[in-house]
Amino acid sequence: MMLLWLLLSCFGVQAASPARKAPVVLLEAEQFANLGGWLVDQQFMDQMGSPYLLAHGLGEPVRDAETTVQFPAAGKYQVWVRTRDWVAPWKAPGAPGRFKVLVNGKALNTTFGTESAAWHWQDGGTVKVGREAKIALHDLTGFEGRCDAVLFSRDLSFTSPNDLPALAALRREALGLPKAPEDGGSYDLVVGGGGIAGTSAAISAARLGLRVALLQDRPVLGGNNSSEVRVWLNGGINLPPYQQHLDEMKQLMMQGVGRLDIKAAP
Ligand SMILES: [Ca+2]
Repeated sequence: MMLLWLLLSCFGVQAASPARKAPVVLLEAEQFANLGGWLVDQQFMDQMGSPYLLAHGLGEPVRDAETTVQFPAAGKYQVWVRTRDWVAPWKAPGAPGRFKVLVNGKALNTTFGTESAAWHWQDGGTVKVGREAKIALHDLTGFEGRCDAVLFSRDLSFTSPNDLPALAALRREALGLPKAPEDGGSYDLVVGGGGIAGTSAAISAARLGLRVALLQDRPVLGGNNSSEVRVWLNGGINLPPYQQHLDEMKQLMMQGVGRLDIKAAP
């Protein structure tokens, strides 16, 4: 048996944790305990720095995303929410991606997703909390509201950076992440991208006896053939000499992160 390790969403969700060194509590939207009807979208993280939650409701507001946050101390906090107005690049009116942030069931005054074409921290005003608070994202439109993160600062004059390198440094510090990526081990071959080509290459290399890591930044494998895009493979599939090839692909697509034992080539 040859080994194929599938490393899914390797830049993805971090466990909820209050700030360690930074004077802030940074809550990544994708780490909410209950995503409700919001979806995690990772496809622009190379441009804006992180996965975010998307309210894809086809015009019907999606269910609230909810989580509970621990604070280092009770008191007043300045709130910043990282979002954007996704129709602003075309100067289209109406800001369709509007949403509210609820703290212990009460909406902050600001309506988010209404300013700026670029990802930015929108001012949410101040809020008083105890050592624990329930936070919710409340979609208003069902038209692709976007929330990357919610930041709480005891220092009411704190301004969260929009500059990506400075923001990345703040994320690492606030989330307790290492400055360098963790060592993922040694492999004979590392394949970047889990579309059909990448997944097939990884399986083929494993069949030939290599120890392979397959990296994918989406929650599923398959690219256009995945459940996200649904342009299914048809025609001459599962033919000799590898009559189980697509069955193995399906197994990979279903199991997510982990290890798949691939039978070596005969
Ligand atoms: Ca995020």
